[in-house]
Amino acid sequence: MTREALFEQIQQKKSCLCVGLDTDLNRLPKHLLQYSDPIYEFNKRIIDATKDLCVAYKPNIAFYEAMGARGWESLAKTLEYIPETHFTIADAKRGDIGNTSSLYARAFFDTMDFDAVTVAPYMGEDSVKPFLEFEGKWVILLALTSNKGSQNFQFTTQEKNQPLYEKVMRTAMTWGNAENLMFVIGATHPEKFQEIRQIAPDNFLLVPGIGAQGGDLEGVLHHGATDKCGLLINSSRGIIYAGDGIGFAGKAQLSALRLQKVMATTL
Ligand code: OMP
Repeated sequence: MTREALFEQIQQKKSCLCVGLDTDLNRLPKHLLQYSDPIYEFNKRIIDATKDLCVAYKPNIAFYEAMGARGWESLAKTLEYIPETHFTIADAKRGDIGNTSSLYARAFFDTMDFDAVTVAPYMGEDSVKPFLEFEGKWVILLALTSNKGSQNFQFTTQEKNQPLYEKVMRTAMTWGNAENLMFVIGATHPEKFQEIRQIAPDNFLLVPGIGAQGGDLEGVLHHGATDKCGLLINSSRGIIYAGDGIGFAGKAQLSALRLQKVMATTL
């Protein structure tokens, strides 16, 4: 999907919401366990309930990989079920030496047809570039993450006093551009968005960390949005586990609607 097409979706729906499909068999409503593929049944209902309120879905691959071959099958079926209009992100946090990264890229872009994959920058240029070689596909590079551990390395200062996350962003912007490269910036660092927009004025940012991790939605929208929106704001547990019984999909919808309404005030 192109940046323009993504922006059009955002404008139409007045939403930059990404629903995280972090689907855990142990947290599914009991009545779904009678199906042969409960994970897929759950995702289907979540997608039906939220597709008019969001522009992207982000299955976190760990939740599927942990189930073995069955999990990969649930993932493939889920991807197939997501409407063409929606941007799809394989949250796999991959990155390895060049020839290995090429195969990771093939797995998510060729074998499966995701629009984007999350990539870890630590191994550098040859580990990221193979993902950028796929026409119409996106790298979402970890820059300033939402978790507590982001303090360990990402703020360490480099030459000219720039923190590591800034170096990651500036360097990666010489490898890709605003049409194929996004950055992960956690919603738990709302005070950083103004500065981050000076580094990357045009790139989309994938922003996880609202809801369960306590991030600041209004702050992110206020300081992070550009004239092309430039934000995909993710919520996983806050939406998909908003309810836990028969009515779980309706609860998920309400939770997505609550976020969309806030987004609509800015978009
Ligand atoms: P919730 O906290 O349940 O909304 O889930 C957040 C999702 O975003 C999980 O799938 C995380 O793996 C992912 N995530 C972060 O929470 N923090 C980050 O910095 C980066 C990601 C990500 O790359 O999506």
